[in-house]
Amino acid sequence: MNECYGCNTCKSADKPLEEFIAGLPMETSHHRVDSQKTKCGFGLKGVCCRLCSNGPCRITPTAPRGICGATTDVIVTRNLLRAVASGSGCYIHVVENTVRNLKETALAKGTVKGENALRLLVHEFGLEESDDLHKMAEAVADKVLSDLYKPDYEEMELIEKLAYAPRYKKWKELGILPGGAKSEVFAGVVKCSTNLNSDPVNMLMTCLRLGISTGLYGLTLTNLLNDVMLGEPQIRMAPVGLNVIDPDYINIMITGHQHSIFVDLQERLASPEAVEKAKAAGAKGFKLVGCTCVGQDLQLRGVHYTDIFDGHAGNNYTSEAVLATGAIDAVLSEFNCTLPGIEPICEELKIKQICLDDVAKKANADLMQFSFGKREEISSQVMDAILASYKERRGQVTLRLLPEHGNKNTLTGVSEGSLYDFLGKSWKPLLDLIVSGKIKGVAGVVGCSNLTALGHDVCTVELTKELIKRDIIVLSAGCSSGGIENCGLMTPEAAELAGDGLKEVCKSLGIPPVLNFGPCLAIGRLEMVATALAKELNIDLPQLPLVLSAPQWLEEQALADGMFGAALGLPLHLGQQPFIAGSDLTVKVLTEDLKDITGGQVIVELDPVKAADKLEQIIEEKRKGLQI
Ligand code: XCC
Ligand code: SF4
Repeated sequence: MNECYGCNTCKSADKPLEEFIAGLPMETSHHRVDSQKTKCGFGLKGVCCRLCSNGPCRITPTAPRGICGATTDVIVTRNLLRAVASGSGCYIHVVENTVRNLKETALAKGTVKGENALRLLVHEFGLEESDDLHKMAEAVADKVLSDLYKPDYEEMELIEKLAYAPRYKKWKELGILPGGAKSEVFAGVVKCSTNLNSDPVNMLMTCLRLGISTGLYGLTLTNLLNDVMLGEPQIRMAPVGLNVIDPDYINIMITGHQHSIFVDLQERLASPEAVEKAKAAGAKGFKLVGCTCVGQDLQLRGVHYTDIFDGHAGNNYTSEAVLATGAIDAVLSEFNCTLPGIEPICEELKIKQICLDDVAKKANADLMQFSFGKREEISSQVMDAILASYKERRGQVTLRLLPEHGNKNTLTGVSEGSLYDFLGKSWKPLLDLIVSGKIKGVAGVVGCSNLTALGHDVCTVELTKELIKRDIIVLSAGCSSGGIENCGLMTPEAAELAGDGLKEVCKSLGIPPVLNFGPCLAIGRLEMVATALAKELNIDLPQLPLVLSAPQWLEEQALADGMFGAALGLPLHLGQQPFIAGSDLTVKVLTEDLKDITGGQVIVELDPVKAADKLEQIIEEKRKGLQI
């Protein structure tokens, strides 16, 4: 067998991982970056349209309009709106399943692990408090479901309760308060079809509308509903990286975004009966190995699942390496970002692929469609299939373990609630540090990982280092967290990399300079932190010395997230421009005019030092505005 597939892999911020992947005898995404390095210039600029049979039309200086007459601004914005609507649809699917699971849990009188989270929602929604947790959970679920299923011409009721009042007012003025979240996706898709809307600004406003429904429902609410079912995050230390994989167990890699689908399975796999079965097969038991955002979510709530969860191994573009260790016996996926590229690896290493949600069905996976009513049956089927896989493959497949990879002391479990508690049930200590200048500002480094913004996690990790050096505390959410944690920046020792002010704060509190809020869904938690800080200061969000960055945004979902940031009025840095360069108008609206629309601003900069300079400058300006 060829021992090394070829060392022409892309760079990673995680050097041991980069070396491991370069030495693998199989192909991964990291290998394919090279063969895809010549990018289509039309695609990059967003000026290719193939919406009708007259196309594909491509805009050039000598052909400034498509056959139908569509200008470059129309084509670019239409493409962008399509992407945002699709990304929004993904998150709305996640919150829909989550809230349905909550409702079914309530009806079945299932476990409510997060009573505080439930009471908070009941209070926020203005529902009646009672001693009956199931009754309250059902009422909460009904409220959310009723909003999700409203038509697009009927405003969602909870928006006003969930949003910060000055923002709600601004959105109302702008006429971008969303109707039912599912219908908004539909309306967005209609708007960008052939020979319909040709007003780029109108389409961009629809993007902002979708950003609001995506953010408040797909992100913020998904977290809170999950907290009710799965337990609230608690701050603790946890191991991260490939070292979490223990070959003595039957290991299941999980990928996706829908933590609530795993409730029953998690319990079953940890039961004495399951452990007995595993032992009979020669293993010590079953373990879940985290990957992508659902892994981050489990890590965040890991305190409730220490018996079954081994830890978070890595982000989307670490998943192939996790499988290549040979110590994973099955992949359980329920959503993106489950790369198609894992399929040949699973085939080669006899790894069972099981998919729990049809929307993410992989070609060689068995579909075991989750439904709450059939949860026990599904859990049994899943367990048996994984057990069979373990028996069939172990001993037949080479193990390539990396026991030193990652670290054992990453701080995790940070949420708007656990951070507030940690600070002594007050935001004042954090605000005092910001006012004193020991912490110059806050940066949310969020979103995905990709392989093109200088390499795997390179832009993310380098930018994070630059920010903390400038005394800007970093809060992270998404696959960016997976990269940052595996590179050690979430260990208390990373305080040494921070500027003097932030270093002192970290050392006195025993915390790292980067706080991990978990999955991309937790961008919603960052919004809650930002809102709490603004409320305390009695200012609107755009006045805060707070910036967002998605240095390595990847997917359409990330664009929908980005529109949430834009609607919130926050400065948003991107390492790479979305495919909009072909429209000066779209670029101008997002990078300049947005300041006068929502207060936000998109900044595109691939160089981490220059990006940090720009973000620092914005933070300085906001500080001046607040006279601190
Ligand atoms: Fe990660 Fe969330 Fe992005 Fe996918 S989309 S790459 S953050 S798993 Ni959220
Ligand atoms: Fe060309 Fe217009 Fe058809 Fe697009 S919609 S492919 S620009 S003719």
